[in-house]
Amino acid sequence: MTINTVSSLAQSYIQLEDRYGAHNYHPLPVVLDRAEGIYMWDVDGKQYMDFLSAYSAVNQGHCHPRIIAALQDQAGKLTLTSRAFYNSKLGEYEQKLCKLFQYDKLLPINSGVEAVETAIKLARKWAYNVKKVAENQATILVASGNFHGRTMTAVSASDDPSSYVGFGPYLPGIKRFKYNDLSSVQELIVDKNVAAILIEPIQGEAGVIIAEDQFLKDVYTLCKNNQVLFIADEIQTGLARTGKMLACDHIGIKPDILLLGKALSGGTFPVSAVLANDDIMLCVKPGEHGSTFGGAPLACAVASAAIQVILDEDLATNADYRGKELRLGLQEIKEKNSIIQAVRGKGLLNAIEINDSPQSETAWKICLTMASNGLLAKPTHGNIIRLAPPLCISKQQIREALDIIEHSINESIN
Ligand code: IF1
Repeated sequence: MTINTVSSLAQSYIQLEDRYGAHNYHPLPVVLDRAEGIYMWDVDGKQYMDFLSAYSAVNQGHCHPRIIAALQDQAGKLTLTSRAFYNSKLGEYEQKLCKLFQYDKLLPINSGVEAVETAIKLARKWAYNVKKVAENQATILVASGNFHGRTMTAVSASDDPSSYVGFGPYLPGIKRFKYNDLSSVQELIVDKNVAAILIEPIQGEAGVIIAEDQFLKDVYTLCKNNQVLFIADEIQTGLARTGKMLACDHIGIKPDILLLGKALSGGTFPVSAVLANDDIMLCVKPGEHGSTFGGAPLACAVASAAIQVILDEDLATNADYRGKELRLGLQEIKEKNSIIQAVRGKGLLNAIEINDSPQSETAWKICLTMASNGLLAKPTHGNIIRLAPPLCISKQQIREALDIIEHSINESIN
Protein backbone atom coordinates (compact mmCIF):
# COMPACT_ATOMS: atom_id res chain seq x y z
CA MET A 1 0.00 0.00 0.00
CA THR A 2 1.43 3.40 -0.98
CA ILE A 3 -0.16 6.75 -1.71
CA ASN A 4 -0.09 5.80 -5.40
CA THR A 5 -1.96 2.55 -4.83
CA VAL A 6 -4.85 3.93 -2.76
CA SER A 7 -8.16 4.61 -4.49
CA SER A 8 -8.70 7.86 -6.35
CA LEU A 9 -11.30 8.78 -3.74
CA ALA A 10 -8.78 8.34 -0.93
CA GLN A 11 -6.17 10.18 -2.97
CA SER A 12 -8.51 13.15 -3.29
CA TYR A 13 -8.69 13.44 0.51
CA ILE A 14 -4.92 13.00 0.87
CA GLN A 15 -4.29 15.68 -1.75
CA LEU A 16 -6.59 18.14 0.08
CA GLU A 17 -4.71 17.63 3.35
CA ASP A 18 -1.40 17.94 1.53
CA ARG A 19 -2.40 21.15 -0.19
CA TYR A 20 -4.19 22.92 2.68
CA GLY A 21 -2.84 21.29 5.84
CA ALA A 22 0.41 21.88 7.67
CA HIS A 23 2.89 19.12 7.04
CA ASN A 24 3.52 18.32 10.70
CA TYR A 25 2.72 14.64 10.35
CA HIS A 26 3.60 11.76 8.02
CA PRO A 27 0.41 9.64 8.09
CA LEU A 28 -0.01 6.18 6.65
CA PRO A 29 -1.94 6.47 3.33
CA VAL A 30 -5.28 5.53 4.96
CA VAL A 31 -8.29 7.88 4.94
CA LEU A 32 -10.61 6.98 7.77
CA ASP A 33 -14.27 7.81 7.73
CA ARG A 34 -16.06 5.85 10.47
CA ALA A 35 -15.18 3.89 13.59
CA GLU A 36 -16.87 1.74 16.22
CA GLY A 37 -15.30 -0.30 19.01
CA ILE A 38 -11.94 -1.63 17.83
CA TYR A 39 -12.80 -1.14 14.15
CA MET A 40 -12.36 1.73 11.72
CA TRP A 41 -13.49 1.97 8.10
CA ASP A 42 -11.86 4.05 5.38
CA VAL A 43 -13.63 6.14 2.73
CA ASP A 44 -13.78 3.06 0.47
CA GLY A 45 -15.45 0.99 3.18
CA LYS A 46 -12.36 -1.13 3.97
CA GLN A 47 -12.35 -2.33 7.58
CA TYR A 48 -9.34 -2.12 9.90
CA MET A 49 -8.54 -3.19 13.45
CA ASP A 50 -7.24 -0.10 15.24
CA PHE A 51 -3.96 -1.04 16.98
CA LEU A 52 -2.98 2.52 17.79
CA SER A 53 -6.16 3.69 19.59
CA ALA A 54 -5.30 7.30 18.69
CA TYR A 55 -2.26 6.94 20.98
CA SER A 56 -4.37 5.52 23.81
CA ALA A 57 -7.17 8.08 23.57
CA VAL A 58 -9.89 5.54 22.67
CA ASN A 59 -9.30 2.95 25.40
CA GLN A 60 -13.09 2.47 25.64
CA GLY A 61 -13.36 1.77 21.90
CA HIS A 62 -14.35 4.23 19.19
CA CYS A 63 -17.67 6.08 19.53
CA HIS A 64 -18.67 4.23 22.69
CA PRO A 65 -22.50 4.57 22.85
CA ARG A 66 -22.58 5.64 26.51
CA ILE A 67 -19.92 8.32 25.97
CA ILE A 68 -21.55 9.58 22.77
CA ALA A 69 -24.94 9.68 24.54
CA ALA A 70 -23.43 11.76 27.34
CA LEU A 71 -21.89 14.07 24.75
CA GLN A 72 -25.17 14.45 22.83
CA ASP A 73 -27.30 14.98 25.95
CA GLN A 74 -25.04 17.66 27.39
CA ALA A 75 -24.31 19.31 24.04
CA GLY A 76 -27.97 20.22 23.71
CA LYS A 77 -28.17 21.66 27.22
CA LEU A 78 -25.00 23.56 28.24
CA THR A 79 -21.55 23.18 26.67
CA LEU A 80 -19.44 25.97 28.17
CA THR A 81 -19.83 28.64 30.85
CA SER A 82 -16.18 29.59 31.45
CA ARG A 83 -14.98 29.41 35.06
CA ALA A 84 -16.18 32.96 35.63
CA PHE A 85 -19.27 31.15 36.95
CA TYR A 86 -20.10 27.83 38.58
CA ASN A 87 -21.87 25.10 36.60
CA SER A 88 -24.02 22.08 37.43
CA LYS A 89 -21.56 19.43 36.14
CA LEU A 90 -18.09 20.42 37.40
CA GLY A 91 -18.39 19.81 41.13
CA GLU A 92 -19.86 16.31 40.79
CA TYR A 93 -17.23 15.41 38.20
CA GLU A 94 -14.40 16.68 40.41
CA GLN A 95 -15.83 14.76 43.37
CA LYS A 96 -16.12 11.56 41.28
CA LEU A 97 -12.48 11.60 40.19
CA CYS A 98 -11.09 12.80 43.53
CA LYS A 99 -12.83 9.93 45.31
CA LEU A 100 -11.82 7.40 42.64
CA PHE A 101 -8.12 8.37 42.65
CA GLN A 102 -8.08 9.48 46.33
CA TYR A 103 -6.91 13.09 46.04
CA ASP A 104 -8.27 16.25 47.68
CA LYS A 105 -8.61 18.27 44.48
CA LEU A 106 -8.73 18.16 40.67
CA LEU A 107 -7.73 20.93 38.26
CA PRO A 108 -9.59 20.41 34.95
CA ILE A 109 -7.77 21.34 31.76
CA ASN A 110 -7.84 20.27 28.09
CA SER A 111 -4.90 18.64 26.29
CA GLY A 112 -2.41 16.33 27.91
CA VAL A 113 0.43 18.80 27.56
CA GLU A 114 -1.64 21.45 29.32
CA ALA A 115 -1.87 19.04 32.25
CA VAL A 116 1.93 18.71 32.13
CA GLU A 117 2.34 22.50 32.07
CA THR A 118 -0.12 22.84 34.96
CA ALA A 119 1.80 20.26 37.01
CA ILE A 120 5.09 22.06 36.47
CA LYS A 121 3.54 25.39 37.49
CA LEU A 122 2.01 23.73 40.58
CA ALA A 123 5.33 22.12 41.52
CA ARG A 124 7.19 25.42 41.17
CA LYS A 125 4.59 27.27 43.26
CA TRP A 126 4.81 24.54 45.90
CA ALA A 127 8.62 24.72 45.85
CA TYR A 128 8.60 28.47 46.55
CA ASN A 129 5.72 28.47 49.06
CA VAL A 130 6.30 25.20 50.94
CA LYS A 131 9.86 23.95 50.31
CA LYS A 132 11.12 27.56 50.41
CA VAL A 133 13.26 27.24 47.26
CA ALA A 134 14.78 30.60 46.30
CA GLU A 135 12.68 32.56 43.79
CA ASN A 136 13.07 31.46 40.16
CA GLN A 137 15.54 28.69 41.17
CA ALA A 138 13.13 25.70 41.15
CA THR A 139 14.22 22.81 38.93
CA ILE A 140 12.25 19.89 37.50
CA LEU A 141 13.90 16.52 36.87
CA VAL A 142 12.85 14.62 33.74
CA ALA A 143 13.89 11.28 32.25
CA SER A 144 15.98 10.56 29.20
CA GLY A 145 13.67 9.41 26.38
CA ASN A 146 10.71 11.32 27.81
CA PHE A 147 7.72 12.52 25.88
CA HIS A 148 5.40 14.99 27.58
CA GLY A 149 3.93 16.87 24.62
CA ARG A 150 4.80 19.57 22.10
CA THR A 151 4.76 22.91 23.96
CA MET A 152 7.96 24.83 24.59
CA THR A 153 8.19 23.48 28.15
CA ALA A 154 7.67 19.91 26.98
CA VAL A 155 10.23 20.13 24.17
CA SER A 156 12.64 21.90 26.55
CA ALA A 157 12.48 18.66 28.59
CA SER A 158 12.98 16.42 25.56
CA ASP A 159 16.19 14.76 24.41
CA ASP A 160 14.63 13.74 21.08
CA PRO A 161 16.03 16.07 18.43
CA SER A 162 12.89 15.70 16.31
CA SER A 163 10.99 17.24 19.24
CA TYR A 164 13.26 20.17 20.14
CA VAL A 165 15.71 21.05 17.33
CA GLY A 166 14.94 24.44 15.83
CA PHE A 167 12.55 25.53 18.57
CA GLY A 168 15.02 27.21 20.99
CA PRO A 169 15.58 29.04 23.23
CA TYR A 170 14.44 26.49 25.79
CA LEU A 171 12.86 26.78 29.23
CA PRO A 172 15.52 26.80 31.97
CA GLY A 173 15.20 24.87 35.24
CA ILE A 174 14.94 21.39 33.72
CA LYS A 175 17.54 18.65 34.39
CA ARG A 176 17.62 15.15 32.97
CA PHE A 177 18.33 11.81 34.64
CA LYS A 178 18.75 8.45 32.89
CA TYR A 179 15.55 6.36 32.84
CA ASN A 180 15.97 3.15 34.89
CA ASP A 181 19.27 4.44 36.36
CA LEU A 182 18.79 5.29 40.04
CA SER A 183 22.28 6.70 40.56
CA SER A 184 21.60 9.38 37.93
CA VAL A 185 18.52 10.39 39.93
CA GLN A 186 20.44 10.37 43.24
CA GLU A 187 23.06 12.74 41.82
CA LEU A 188 20.44 15.33 40.91
CA ILE A 189 17.71 14.99 43.54
CA VAL A 190 19.87 16.13 46.50
CA ASP A 191 19.98 19.66 45.05
CA LYS A 192 17.79 21.78 47.35
CA ASN A 193 16.27 23.58 44.36
CA VAL A 194 14.63 20.43 42.97
CA ALA A 195 10.85 20.87 43.08
CA ALA A 196 9.68 17.69 41.38
CA ILE A 197 10.40 14.67 39.24
CA LEU A 198 8.17 14.32 36.16
CA ILE A 199 8.11 10.75 34.84
CA GLU A 200 6.12 8.34 32.64
CA PRO A 201 5.77 4.91 34.34
CA ILE A 202 6.11 3.48 30.81
CA GLN A 203 7.61 5.60 28.03
CA GLY A 204 5.19 5.21 25.15
CA GLU A 205 6.80 7.34 22.48
CA ALA A 206 10.28 6.08 23.34
CA GLY A 207 9.05 2.68 22.24
CA VAL A 208 7.15 1.26 25.25
CA ILE A 209 10.14 1.39 27.57
CA ILE A 210 9.00 0.01 30.92
CA ALA A 211 10.39 1.45 34.15
CA GLU A 212 11.77 -1.34 36.35
CA ASP A 213 9.51 -1.75 39.39
CA GLN A 214 12.35 -1.25 41.84
CA PHE A 215 13.56 1.85 39.99
CA LEU A 216 10.18 3.55 40.25
CA LYS A 217 9.80 2.55 43.91
CA ASP A 218 13.29 3.86 44.71
CA VAL A 219 12.69 7.12 42.83
CA TYR A 220 9.49 7.54 44.83
CA THR A 221 11.41 6.96 48.07
CA LEU A 222 14.10 9.45 47.02
CA CYS A 223 11.34 12.00 46.41
CA LYS A 224 9.92 11.44 49.89
CA ASN A 225 13.37 11.64 51.51
CA ASN A 226 14.35 14.84 49.67
CA GLN A 227 11.04 16.77 49.83
CA VAL A 228 10.59 16.45 46.05
CA LEU A 229 7.20 15.96 44.38
CA PHE A 230 6.61 12.81 42.32
CA ILE A 231 4.59 13.77 39.21
CA ALA A 232 3.29 10.76 37.25
CA ASP A 233 2.50 11.46 33.62
CA GLU A 234 -0.23 8.83 33.11
CA ILE A 235 -1.69 10.58 30.10
CA GLN A 236 -0.91 7.55 27.94
CA THR A 237 -0.44 4.79 30.56
CA GLY A 238 -3.43 5.66 32.74
CA LEU A 239 -7.11 4.74 32.53
CA ALA A 240 -6.64 0.95 32.37
CA ARG A 241 -4.22 0.92 29.43
CA THR A 242 -1.54 -1.15 31.25
CA GLY A 243 -3.92 -3.59 32.97
CA LYS A 244 -4.56 -1.50 36.09
CA MET A 245 -6.43 1.80 36.41
CA LEU A 246 -3.03 3.49 36.69
CA ALA A 247 0.41 2.16 35.74
CA CYS A 248 1.56 3.30 39.20
CA ASP A 249 -0.96 0.85 40.73
CA HIS A 250 1.23 -2.07 39.58
CA ILE A 251 3.79 -1.05 42.20
CA GLY A 252 1.50 0.59 44.74
CA ILE A 253 2.90 4.12 44.63
CA LYS A 254 0.64 7.18 44.87
CA PRO A 255 1.97 10.15 42.89
CA ASP A 256 1.95 13.58 44.56
CA ILE A 257 0.57 14.93 41.30
CA LEU A 258 -1.32 12.66 38.86
CA LEU A 259 -1.78 13.61 35.19
CA LEU A 260 -4.61 12.14 33.08
CA GLY A 261 -5.69 12.87 29.53
CA LYS A 262 -6.45 11.17 26.18
CA ALA A 263 -8.98 8.42 27.09
CA LEU A 264 -10.37 10.65 29.85
CA SER A 265 -12.81 11.80 27.16
CA GLY A 266 -13.05 8.43 25.38
CA GLY A 267 -11.50 10.02 22.30
CA THR A 268 -14.23 12.60 21.74
CA PHE A 269 -12.25 15.83 22.36
CA PRO A 270 -9.36 17.02 24.58
CA VAL A 271 -10.05 16.57 28.30
CA SER A 272 -7.25 16.32 30.84
CA ALA A 273 -6.94 16.54 34.58
CA VAL A 274 -4.36 17.24 37.27
CA LEU A 275 -5.02 15.66 40.69
CA ALA A 276 -3.22 16.54 43.92
CA ASN A 277 -3.83 17.09 47.62
CA ASP A 278 -4.55 20.47 49.17
CA ASP A 279 -0.98 21.18 50.34
CA ILE A 280 0.02 21.27 46.67
CA MET A 281 -3.15 22.25 44.80
CA LEU A 282 -3.98 25.24 47.04
CA CYS A 283 -0.60 26.83 46.27
CA VAL A 284 -2.29 28.19 43.13
CA LYS A 285 -4.67 30.98 44.08
CA PRO A 286 -7.74 32.30 42.21
CA GLY A 287 -6.75 33.94 38.96
CA GLU A 288 -3.27 32.37 38.82
CA HIS A 289 -4.05 29.59 36.34
CA GLY A 290 -6.90 28.47 34.08
CA SER A 291 -8.17 28.03 30.53
CA THR A 292 -11.27 28.89 28.53
CA PHE A 293 -12.54 25.31 28.17
CA GLY A 294 -11.08 23.74 31.32
CA GLY A 295 -13.92 22.31 33.39
CA ALA A 296 -16.57 22.89 30.73
CA PRO A 297 -19.89 21.14 31.47
CA LEU A 298 -19.57 19.23 28.19
CA ALA A 299 -16.09 17.95 29.17
CA CYS A 300 -17.31 16.97 32.63
CA ALA A 301 -20.30 15.05 31.29
CA VAL A 302 -18.22 13.19 28.71
CA ALA A 303 -15.31 12.43 31.05
CA SER A 304 -17.64 11.21 33.77
CA ALA A 305 -19.21 8.75 31.32
CA ALA A 306 -15.78 7.76 29.95
CA ILE A 307 -14.52 6.90 33.43
CA GLN A 308 -17.71 5.01 34.27
CA VAL A 309 -17.35 2.86 31.14
CA ILE A 310 -13.82 1.88 32.19
CA LEU A 311 -15.13 0.88 35.63
CA ASP A 312 -18.36 -0.86 34.54
CA GLU A 313 -16.70 -2.84 31.74
CA ASP A 314 -13.64 -3.61 33.91
CA LEU A 315 -11.43 -2.64 31.00
CA ALA A 316 -8.31 -2.92 33.17
CA THR A 317 -8.84 -6.68 33.66
CA ASN A 318 -9.53 -7.16 29.96
CA ALA A 319 -6.41 -5.18 29.10
CA ASP A 320 -4.39 -7.38 31.45
CA TYR A 321 -5.62 -10.70 30.03
CA ARG A 322 -5.71 -9.67 26.35
CA GLY A 323 -2.26 -8.07 26.71
CA LYS A 324 -0.78 -11.31 28.00
CA GLU A 325 -2.36 -13.22 25.10
CA LEU A 326 -1.04 -10.66 22.61
CA ARG A 327 2.53 -10.80 23.96
CA LEU A 328 2.46 -14.62 24.05
CA GLY A 329 1.40 -14.69 20.41
CA LEU A 330 4.00 -12.08 19.45
CA GLN A 331 6.71 -14.13 21.19
CA GLU A 332 5.64 -17.16 19.12
CA ILE A 333 5.93 -15.06 15.95
CA LYS A 334 9.32 -13.81 17.16
CA GLU A 335 10.56 -17.41 17.54
CA LYS A 336 9.78 -17.98 13.86
CA ASN A 337 10.98 -14.61 12.55
CA SER A 338 14.40 -13.16 13.35
CA ILE A 339 13.14 -9.81 12.06
CA ILE A 340 11.48 -9.30 15.45
CA GLN A 341 14.19 -8.34 17.91
CA ALA A 342 12.04 -7.82 21.01
CA VAL A 343 8.48 -7.97 22.30
CA ARG A 344 7.52 -5.87 25.32
CA GLY A 345 4.61 -4.22 27.03
CA LYS A 346 2.20 -4.17 29.90
CA GLY A 347 -1.55 -4.61 29.52
CA LEU A 348 -2.47 -3.39 26.05
CA LEU A 349 0.46 -0.99 25.67
CA ASN A 350 2.86 -3.17 23.67
CA ALA A 351 5.55 -2.92 21.03
CA ILE A 352 7.67 -5.10 18.78
CA GLU A 353 11.20 -3.97 17.99
CA ILE A 354 12.24 -4.71 14.41
CA ASN A 355 15.72 -6.13 13.86
CA ASP A 356 16.82 -3.34 11.56
CA SER A 357 18.22 0.18 11.93
CA PRO A 358 15.83 2.95 13.04
CA GLN A 359 16.63 4.62 9.71
CA SER A 360 15.44 1.58 7.75
CA GLU A 361 12.00 1.45 6.16
CA THR A 362 11.32 -2.08 7.45
CA ALA A 363 8.92 -1.15 10.25
CA TRP A 364 7.12 1.29 7.98
CA LYS A 365 6.76 -1.40 5.27
CA ILE A 366 5.39 -3.86 7.83
CA CYS A 367 2.84 -1.23 8.93
CA LEU A 368 1.85 -0.59 5.29
CA THR A 369 1.38 -4.34 4.76
CA MET A 370 -0.59 -4.69 8.00
CA ALA A 371 -2.81 -1.84 6.80
CA SER A 372 -3.39 -3.66 3.51
CA ASN A 373 -4.32 -6.71 5.59
CA GLY A 374 -6.72 -4.76 7.82
CA LEU A 375 -4.73 -3.74 10.90
CA LEU A 376 -3.55 -0.19 11.66
CA ALA A 377 -0.39 0.53 13.64
CA LYS A 378 2.46 2.99 13.21
CA PRO A 379 6.19 2.87 13.93
CA THR A 380 7.77 5.01 16.62
CA HIS A 381 11.47 5.90 16.62
CA GLY A 382 11.94 4.17 13.28
CA ASN A 383 12.12 0.46 14.08
CA ILE A 384 9.57 0.02 16.88
CA ILE A 385 5.93 -0.77 16.14
CA ARG A 386 3.53 0.12 18.95
CA LEU A 387 0.58 -2.29 19.29
CA ALA A 388 -2.12 -0.74 21.45
CA PRO A 389 -5.72 -1.64 20.56
CA PRO A 390 -8.78 -0.37 22.40
CA LEU A 391 -9.14 -2.14 25.78
CA CYS A 392 -12.51 -3.66 24.80
CA ILE A 393 -10.79 -6.04 22.34
CA SER A 394 -11.87 -9.71 22.62
CA LYS A 395 -9.82 -12.91 22.86
CA GLN A 396 -10.93 -13.85 19.34
CA GLN A 397 -9.97 -10.44 17.96
CA ILE A 398 -6.48 -10.77 19.52
CA ARG A 399 -6.13 -14.07 17.68
CA GLU A 400 -7.25 -12.49 14.40
CA ALA A 401 -4.82 -9.61 14.93
CA LEU A 402 -1.92 -12.01 15.55
CA ASP A 403 -2.71 -13.76 12.26
CA ILE A 404 -2.62 -10.44 10.41
CA ILE A 405 0.63 -9.40 12.12
CA GLU A 406 2.33 -12.73 11.30
CA HIS A 407 1.17 -12.81 7.68
CA SER A 408 2.16 -9.16 7.19
CA ILE A 409 5.65 -9.70 8.58
CA ASN A 410 6.13 -12.70 6.29
CA GLU A 411 4.81 -10.75 3.29
CA SER A 412 6.96 -7.70 4.05
CA ILE A 413 10.28 -9.49 4.34
CA ASN A 414 9.89 -12.14 1.65
C1 IF1 B 1 1.92 13.86 18.82
C2 IF1 B 1 3.74 10.70 20.75
C3 IF1 B 1 2.32 9.22 22.03
C4 IF1 B 1 1.91 11.62 25.89
C5 IF1 B 1 2.36 11.67 27.24
C6 IF1 B 1 1.74 13.94 27.40
C7 IF1 B 1 1.27 13.94 26.09
C8 IF1 B 1 1.36 12.77 25.31
C9 IF1 B 1 2.95 10.44 27.90
C10 IF1 B 1 0.67 15.22 25.53
C11 IF1 B 1 0.88 12.79 23.91
C12 IF1 B 1 0.66 11.98 21.73
C13 IF1 B 1 0.99 13.29 21.04
C14 IF1 B 1 0.93 13.01 19.58
C15 IF1 B 1 1.25 11.53 19.41
C16 IF1 B 1 1.16 10.92 20.78
C17 IF1 B 1 2.41 10.28 21.23
F1 IF1 B 1 4.01 9.84 19.78
F2 IF1 B 1 3.74 11.94 20.35
F3 IF1 B 1 4.58 10.55 21.76
F4 IF1 B 1 1.20 8.84 22.48
F5 IF1 B 1 3.35 8.53 22.39
N1 IF1 B 1 2.27 12.83 27.96
N2 IF1 B 1 1.14 11.86 23.09
O1 IF1 B 1 2.00 10.45 25.19
O2 IF1 B 1 -0.71 15.05 25.35
O3 IF1 B 1 -1.08 17.35 24.47
O4 IF1 B 1 -1.03 15.43 22.88
O5 IF1 B 1 -2.93 15.67 24.50
O6 IF1 B 1 2.26 14.93 19.32
O7 IF1 B 1 2.30 13.42 17.74
P1 IF1 B 1 -1.46 15.94 24.23
